[in-house]
Amino acid sequence: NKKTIKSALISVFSKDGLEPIVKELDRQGVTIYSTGGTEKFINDLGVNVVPVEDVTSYPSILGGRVKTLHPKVFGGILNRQNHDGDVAELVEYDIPQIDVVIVDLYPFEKTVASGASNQDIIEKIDIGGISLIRAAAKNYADVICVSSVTDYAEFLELISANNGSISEEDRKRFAGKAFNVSSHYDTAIFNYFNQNNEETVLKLSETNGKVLRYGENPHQKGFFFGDFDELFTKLHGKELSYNNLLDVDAAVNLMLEFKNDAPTFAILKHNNACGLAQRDTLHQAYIDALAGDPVSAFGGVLISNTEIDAATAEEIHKLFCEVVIAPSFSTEALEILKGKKNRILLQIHDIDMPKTNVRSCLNGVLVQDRNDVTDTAEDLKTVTNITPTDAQIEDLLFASKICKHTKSNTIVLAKNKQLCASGTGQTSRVDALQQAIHKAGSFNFDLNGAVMASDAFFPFPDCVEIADKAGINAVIQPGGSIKDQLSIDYCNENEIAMVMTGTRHFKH
Ligand code: 93A
Repeated sequence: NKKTIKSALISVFSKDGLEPIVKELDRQGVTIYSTGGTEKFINDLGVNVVPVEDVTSYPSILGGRVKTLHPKVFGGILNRQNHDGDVAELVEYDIPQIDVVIVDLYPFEKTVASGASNQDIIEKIDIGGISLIRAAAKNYADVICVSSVTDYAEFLELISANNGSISEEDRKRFAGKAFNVSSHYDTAIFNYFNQNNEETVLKLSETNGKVLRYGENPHQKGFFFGDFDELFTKLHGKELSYNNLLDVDAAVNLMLEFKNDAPTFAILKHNNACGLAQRDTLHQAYIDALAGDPVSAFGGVLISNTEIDAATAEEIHKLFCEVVIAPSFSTEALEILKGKKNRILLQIHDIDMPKTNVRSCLNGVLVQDRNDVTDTAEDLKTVTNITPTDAQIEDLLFASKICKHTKSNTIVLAKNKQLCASGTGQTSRVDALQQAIHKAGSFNFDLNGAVMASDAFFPFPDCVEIADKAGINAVIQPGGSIKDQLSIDYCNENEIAMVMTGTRHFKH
């Protein structure tokens, strides 16, 4: 569906880069319509140009605020050439067909950035130009819209190569660029008017955000933007809160690490696992997860990697918990768990989580790839004289998976596929280890034969020394400290096995 250009409307603020386009259009015999300053520029090039006032029979008024805003101009752009009624109306009202629209908008952002007065800034809100762009882009079936100086070169190439004949595909592509320009332009204007951010939260919620009861605390507003129903079927319970959603996010990402493993159950509080165990039955996995920290489990978010059966549900029912997540629930289990009106039951669908993570930072957002590295036995490099046993390797990898999903600095202690305790979100690694040891002790864990996972390297040998005194005899860590050897030496002297993964798992 190629169209040959016969007429063009050019209205540009900056005349830079326009000359070759005007000359090529002129060479092809294209009729050029134009506004005041642009018309003078084209005239000065010695090229014939029709003032837009000759089309509208109307002068530019209000100091230029109204130049192109006229039915004869917009009729010329918006008419459908394959529409008999439109074509007849062009004749009836003496409207010229316009095939190309080239616009360079008033430089609104530049004017704001220059520190100009409010009045000068307001004058730089382009009304006619943005309307020309939107009209031409809407009617890409018949019109090509060039909305930015950055597209001049490509446009020139298109018309020179094909003698003014342009495909619908190209016209649509340029329309896409045009709406990018117009949306960016209006966003800049919105930002100028919304310097106190009064409108932002409101605007967000009005569009596609789900209004939450409140944010992290009752005095904060909160919204969720996302397709919750794509990930879950909600089977029961109250509305999820802002904090519930954060815990659910942490729980889901953690349990994905154990997706294809033996029955695994995890209990999370404040986005960290406080209990996690892998067993032959889910019932036992739950009991051993809860044993990790029955105090923290109160009001927690629970997740399993396999169907929740009646026996497990009976146990869960004894606990006050906010959310239970599982790939499925047996009919009986569902009945039992529904016994508490507010308890939220979520069936998680078998789909991938997004590959990108976003969070707010300063006056913008931080974006990064999802941490999709899971340490495997092949990644491990034994750096000590003692090699870990197969059972220890299983525990080391198990602990490393939990570590990856726990706030830094973290140390995770595990034994026989059970989380003994972790230190979470501490400002030093030693604090994290001491917290973990203390916690394990308070819940009667015997750490003899337990393993230790660290989310990042040990800058000093103090951690392995403290761990050794607590009975730990295998360690997994990324390595990479200039003082790695000090930790390795200590392990060798004290019969501890250490493996390095080469991959750090910070979670801030
Ligand atoms: O003040 S406007 O919003 N009113 C209009 O009707 C209008 N038509 C085109 N500004 C308008 N324009 C803008 O004028 C174009 O977007 C372009 O930036 C500028 C070109 O003016 P001139 O050709 O007089 O230099």
